[in-house]
Amino acid sequence: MSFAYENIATFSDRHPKPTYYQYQYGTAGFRTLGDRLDSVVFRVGILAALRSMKHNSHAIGVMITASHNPEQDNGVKLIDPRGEMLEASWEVHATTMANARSTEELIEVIQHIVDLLNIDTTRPAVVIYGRDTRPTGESLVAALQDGIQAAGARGRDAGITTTPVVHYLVRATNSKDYGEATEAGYFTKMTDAYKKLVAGRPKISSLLVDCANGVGTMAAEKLKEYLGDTLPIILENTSTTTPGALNHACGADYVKTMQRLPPSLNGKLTPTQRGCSLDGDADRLMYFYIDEKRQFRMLDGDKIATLVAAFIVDLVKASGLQGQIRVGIVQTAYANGASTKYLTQRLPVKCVPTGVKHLHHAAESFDIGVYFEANGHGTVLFSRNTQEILENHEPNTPAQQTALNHIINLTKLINQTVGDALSDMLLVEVVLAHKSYSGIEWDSLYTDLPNRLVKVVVGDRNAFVTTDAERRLVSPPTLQQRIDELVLKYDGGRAFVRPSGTEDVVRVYAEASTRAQADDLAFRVAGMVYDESGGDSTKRPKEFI
Ligand code: 16G
Ligand code: MG
Repeated sequence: MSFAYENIATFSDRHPKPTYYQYQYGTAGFRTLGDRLDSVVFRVGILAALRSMKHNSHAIGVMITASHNPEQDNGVKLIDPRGEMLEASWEVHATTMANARSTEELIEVIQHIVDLLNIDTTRPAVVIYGRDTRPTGESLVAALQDGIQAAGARGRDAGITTTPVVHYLVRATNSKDYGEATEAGYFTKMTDAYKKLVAGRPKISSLLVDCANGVGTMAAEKLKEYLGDTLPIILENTSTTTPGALNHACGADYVKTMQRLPPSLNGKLTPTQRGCSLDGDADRLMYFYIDEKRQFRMLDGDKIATLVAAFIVDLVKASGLQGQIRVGIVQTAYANGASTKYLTQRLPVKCVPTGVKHLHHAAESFDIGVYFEANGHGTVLFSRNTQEILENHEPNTPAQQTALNHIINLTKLINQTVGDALSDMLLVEVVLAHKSYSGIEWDSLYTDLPNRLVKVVVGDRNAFVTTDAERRLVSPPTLQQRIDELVLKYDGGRAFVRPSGTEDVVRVYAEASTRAQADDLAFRVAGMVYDESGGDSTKRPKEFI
């Protein structure tokens, strides 16, 4: 089928845009209540086809998910040919298309994009898509299929699957040497590498995996089969069909924000046993354990980054490649100050604004770039040059050969397209097995500074403008100066303010050497933000306690 505007118009009439909503392609694509997204997802189908045409008919991905959001929300994001997030310059095209008020306007917008970008619409186009377990997912997939069909593109349905699987499929479809472009190919590549990496190492008795009652359940069940007895995983929170269960009091986002064990795991996680939580689309991971004093201990994205980076640095040295391969770390302002201090003493560390695309991009500038957000989203990138060095390196000793093999297997174990909770989980288990670390030893690499995150509802979050990788405010004027003066009064204090990219709020992060001080600092900065936004002073404290 070819590209025909009449065809698009006919389909578009079946997916009218609701009058009242304005949509925006934000940090994680479009995200709102699932029943508001029909027209948006239909149009994303067309946009994905255009992007494929623009990129020599390479496959483009579309994932329908709202990640850790509540079940009634849904969302859609596009995936670029190398399995990465959509190039930023196309976000505006996505937004313009989504907001076209009528079929006629939509056609005009499409024609404009085609002209502006010089897209050859006679080229074939391929779109690979998947969705999570949300109830609105099925009808949104139907809308997407209409969009793909309207644009004359070929669709490939990956079914109900995780975000990282769709990213993998896109990359593997476009770069044949990345792996077999099937879900089986994804699991085989990852678990074969895992088995080689842990061969001969002591096994743990079990690892508890909180699947957030989401699509991670299906993926983890399959992974369990591929792993066999090489890693006994016990799956929890696997109720994918119970209404309201998705991400409810469980999952990676719950663990990170509440800094506590999901109640459903009480009594299930035994002291010294490790557990981890996936989020609703399985691209984030949080680890935890119960210590000897029966206290819950969280091991977040910063702890994962530290563990993994140190291991890779050791392997690079042990393989005789020191000096040829530079390992670096990318974090955001949310990284715990103690992790940044620990890492800076050992490696180059970059700080970038929040959002996977910023981290991913910055990590590409290293030979091996490890990036993680504190919230558990992250991966490791090996540059093309590094891959070549690894392939051509001739070790001088058997020990060097072993270390080299380990690095090569890591390049296969790790999903280099995007953060992948299951791949990251295996990566953590590999490092712990090699180091013979329990959660306690891993945790003791550095001690997290107590921290507090609060949100403040303000009149206009766009009034808060940041600089220096979101660590400082340039507007409203003088607020940063007042924050600086306040922070000085706290031992080990640090605080920053940034507008959220996903919610209509301003976020405040604070850390200090004691829990009470961190809470107090966060509370006071939030108060300043609230006052600055001209909020009703009678409501002031309730907004952020
Ligand atoms: C999105 C981002 C995540 C970021 C979060 C911050 C992607 C795929 N996801 O979920 O990286 O940490 O937004 O949310 O980029 P915030 O702007 O509301 O604080
Ligand atoms: Mg997610």
